Amino acid sequence: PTRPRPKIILVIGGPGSGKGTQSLKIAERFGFEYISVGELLRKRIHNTSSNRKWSLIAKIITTGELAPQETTITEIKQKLMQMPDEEGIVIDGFPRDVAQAISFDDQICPPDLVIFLACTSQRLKERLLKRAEQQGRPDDNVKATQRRLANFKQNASPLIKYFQEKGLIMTFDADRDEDEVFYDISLAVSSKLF
Ligand code: UP5
Ligand code: MG
Repeated sequence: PTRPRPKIILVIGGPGSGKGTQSLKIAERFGFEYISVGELLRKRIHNTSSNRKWSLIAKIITTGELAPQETTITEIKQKLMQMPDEEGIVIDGFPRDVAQAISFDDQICPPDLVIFLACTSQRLKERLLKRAEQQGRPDDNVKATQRRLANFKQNASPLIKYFQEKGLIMTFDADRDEDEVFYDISLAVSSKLF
């Protein structure tokens, strides 16, 4: 018998809301594959020897703006095609706006669940500042962080509304300790997808 297609969970939220942290926990708990779209783009930039398209994308991301939608979708598609037959996939950090959500629905498939990590701007800034001191991602500087936050604020409400109308989104208070947040998420995933 043919296996059903893998369940798809999208994890969205502001920069520093814990998308990576929570997505990895979900993947581990439920045995799902994990894709970070930001990481996918950063790796591609790192591994592509200087060409115009990817140097431009590197610049865009370093300033905290969004990479072109078609490029992002193509990268996600490629990644999904390389994946083994999985029970489920957690996609961290995508989509960023309604247009991307629609393209994903049309070109890949509608998701089964969208997790929105709601966090105050104050918390987001604190976390990113802390991480910048420890690791230093190229876009963790003050200016790019402001752009990332501003872009998120501009796109968030229509994006959330889009998924609300489809009855797909669940919102979690992500200001709390990461284990508390995950406790709620794991209950929700269990009841919604299993
Ligand atoms: N932390 C996490 N949870 C915590 C908690 N509950 N309490 C206390 N601390 C907590 O967490 C951030 C930091 O906070 C960490 O130090 C963590 O330990 C701590 P993390 O889990 O990394 O949060 P996350 O939401 O993943 O933050 P991130 O900075 O990765 O979010 P961004 O959305 O900025 O980054 P992303 O990698 O998704 O995208 C980067 C860029 O790629 C975008 O700005 C854009 O330019 C580009 N991009 C696109 O163009 N299109 C896409 O579709 C995706 C990305
Ligand atoms: Mg992340």
